Amino acid sequence: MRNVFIDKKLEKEFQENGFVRVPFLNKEKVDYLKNTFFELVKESGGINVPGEVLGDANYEVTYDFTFIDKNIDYKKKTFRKINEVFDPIYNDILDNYKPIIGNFIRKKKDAGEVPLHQNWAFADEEKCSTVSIWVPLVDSNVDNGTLQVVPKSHKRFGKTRGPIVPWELEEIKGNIIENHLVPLETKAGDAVILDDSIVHYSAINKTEGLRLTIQLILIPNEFPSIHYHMNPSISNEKIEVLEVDHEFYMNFNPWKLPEGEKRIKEVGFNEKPISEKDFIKRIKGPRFDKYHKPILKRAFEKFGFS
Ligand SMILES: O=C(O)CCC(=O)C(=O)O
Ligand SMILES: [Fe+2]
Repeated sequence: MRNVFIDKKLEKEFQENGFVRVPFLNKEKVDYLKNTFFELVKESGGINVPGEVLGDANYEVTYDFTFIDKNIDYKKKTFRKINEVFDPIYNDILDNYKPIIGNFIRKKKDAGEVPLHQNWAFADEEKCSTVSIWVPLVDSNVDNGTLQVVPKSHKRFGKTRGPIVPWELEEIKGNIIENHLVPLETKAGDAVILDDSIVHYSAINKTEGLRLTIQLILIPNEFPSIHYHMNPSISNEKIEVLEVDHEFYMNFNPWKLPEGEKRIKEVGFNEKPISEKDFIKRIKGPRFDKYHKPILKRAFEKFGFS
């Protein structure tokens, strides 16, 4: 397995829990990016889709989310502006990662629930981890709908995640929201760096105040980005693995089937909905990738002291 972090302690913590927290932006940069959002959002073309793109046809998107904006130019500018500020900072933390998608996420009062989900897979997760750097530009807490995660749920579920691929946790979403989430209250400018495969969620903003966050998604420099595409009218037991790039994500539109992307291979799909009991069991069980705990730790665990 390839490293995510330069620092060994952060690496260990990330591999154990599926996320870490680090200081990221100073106040000046937070203010600059907040202003940048209000400047850029004037160009927003509005949201492209009903919730379908996020996997649920009955769900209505009630937050501003750059990725599904109709204006491609606005998406590109947002990506550039975020990355300009983030680049020198993550290069000192992450071990040789490149950015592919940059988002602002804004929730208005009494709205903005982000359903329980895992982010799509953006590279081969058997061989590496892709990350989202999540940085609120205002203090984020339970009242204004901060990010909530299921610790240690990374690399356990939905190995081939994509917009149309059925989700094995779909039927127990409510139970997970009720019983397994941990809210990450976060000061403006601090970052949560998430494994994109961790199960996460955020509730509505119950306050009058602004709830504005940045998400920058990165993959290892030497890996191609991939996109798992299912076409249910052909088969719901097969997934095409497409090689894609930053441009693909900028132009992504849920109504447009991928075309012209390089098809690497096809993989079988046979995941079925699981129960809450199995959810708990799987979290404690092995990961789907090739990560191995240091041998000594495994031995200790086996013999009962850890
Ligand atoms: O900011 C949020 O509420 C959601 C963020 C999220 O889903 C992500 O960063 O992957
Ligand atoms: Fe997410």
